Amino acid sequence: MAQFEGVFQKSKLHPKPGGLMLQYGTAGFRAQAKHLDHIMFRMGLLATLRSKKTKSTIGVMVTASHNPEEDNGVKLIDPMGEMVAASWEDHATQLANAEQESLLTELENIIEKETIDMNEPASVYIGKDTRPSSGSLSQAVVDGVSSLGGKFHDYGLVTTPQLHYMVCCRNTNGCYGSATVEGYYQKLSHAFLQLTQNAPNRTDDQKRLVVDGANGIGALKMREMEAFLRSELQVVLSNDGSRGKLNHLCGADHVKVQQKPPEGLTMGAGERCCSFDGDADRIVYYYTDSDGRFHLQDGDKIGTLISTYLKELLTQAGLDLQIAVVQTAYANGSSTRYLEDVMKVTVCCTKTGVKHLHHAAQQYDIGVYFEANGHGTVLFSKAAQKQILELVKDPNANDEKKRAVKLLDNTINLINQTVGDAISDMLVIEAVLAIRGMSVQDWDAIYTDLPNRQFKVKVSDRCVIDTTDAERRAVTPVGLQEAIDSLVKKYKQARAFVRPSGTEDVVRVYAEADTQKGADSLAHEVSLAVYRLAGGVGDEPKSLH
Ligand code: 16G
Ligand code: ZN
Repeated sequence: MAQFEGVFQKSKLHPKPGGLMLQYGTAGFRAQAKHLDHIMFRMGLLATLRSKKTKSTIGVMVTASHNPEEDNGVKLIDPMGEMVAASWEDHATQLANAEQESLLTELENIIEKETIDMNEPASVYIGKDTRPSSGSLSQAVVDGVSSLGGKFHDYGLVTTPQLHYMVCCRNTNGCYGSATVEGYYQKLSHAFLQLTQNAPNRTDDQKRLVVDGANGIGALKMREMEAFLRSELQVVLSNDGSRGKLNHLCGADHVKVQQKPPEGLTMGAGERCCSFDGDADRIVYYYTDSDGRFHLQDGDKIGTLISTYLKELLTQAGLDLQIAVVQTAYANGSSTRYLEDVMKVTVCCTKTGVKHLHHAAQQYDIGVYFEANGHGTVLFSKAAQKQILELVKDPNANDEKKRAVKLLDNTINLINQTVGDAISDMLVIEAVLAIRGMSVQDWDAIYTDLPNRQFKVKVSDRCVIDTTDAERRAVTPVGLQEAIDSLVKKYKQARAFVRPSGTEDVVRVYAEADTQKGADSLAHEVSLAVYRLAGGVGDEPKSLH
């Protein structure tokens, strides 16, 4: 234990409130910022161990994404920029919940279980969002890393995807790019400018995009990046953090959930707009038509646009690479039908949560994954990238092939393959629309969403609901799935499922049908079935109509 004396002393400055239990959930730890100081210190310790174990740099991002400003959170980033391995999520929970006096024992347990050589050096990259609490919390991470003798680099204010990118750059010795914010801007803007050369004669109106920065870090970083884009994208930045509160009545989550524009944004009819979330790893697009009707282009529409574009390029380039779109049960049925029946691309459905989609996308030559909420990216396998690069260099390729494969190559460079990235996704979407000469209305018209509705139901223990088939069917409690099946039969083009939330103490209900009234009514009936069969608490779910 002597080697940990420093840790023990330092940990006293970051004491754990007795009895407080938190879990490393789908997106790391999240809670009110005031409860998180000890968690940050301990995640500094854990990241140092993970670094020694993997002999690589590990990332620690201090953010609570789309949550209210008073909250905060922390995520660990693995060597290739992906989410930390699942077995280490359990270590994170154990370490976070150890009472003060058993902290060192818990630390030793992890070292032993993972057979970590404590003589290995350690390196941790740290980033934070714009929350008032993020400064002192990221300092607590630094304390954790240094008390175990690890080296750290504090990037300060960065978006979550920027930190993922830095970690990947570092561990690939610069092959992925240079591990600086400037390097990120240079890589992406270079690819974007190359791509938009294929769309000459665009008017200023076509280059204009209204961006809602959610009053967060994405807004700051967009400002920094603007000059690199040389007016090929003319961003009108709203909710830039100079006045409003982070995520308050704005941002991607607000727009998606409320199905309406954010506050603080002036939208002309038909004008292309998008919203980032609080740490800029999610994006949704939207516009209002001349009748004032709001149209949302969520993750499903984004995944469809990008996969259609990539499939077309593969055909033009004559490359035989398998492309698949990964969705979750929340994907609108129309998007799935369009992709399978019209575009003839493979569609695969996984459980909710980025890590599940990311993992599934890795199984294909090109895996496009998007959650309906706007988190997503595209993964290119090593073999696919090699084939594309070889064709770029092939002197015998004809002009059509050359053009297509150059576009593919630049698109790869524009995409942040480590994680969903609002800025990178935005630039990909803007480039695709420009190259194909599409307006936001053309994009919206690719398919029409089925009306849908989501509800939450409070139950005494949401774990009584167990699901299978990528959360599309409930296994328990007994009788629930049968009840859902017979309700769904009453509606046209209907589908419904229920799942326990991974981030809130509720059961989520999703329904879609041929009309909004039908979707609303089905969602209500399914909510009642959950309430009755899965131990509902409080008032019975009420009908919307
Ligand atoms: C987390 C997930 C997100 C998922 C959401 C579902 C990450 C980084 N984030 O925010 O992908 O859509 O949880 O929340 O994995 P729910 O379980 O409460 O419905
Ligand atoms: Zn986020």
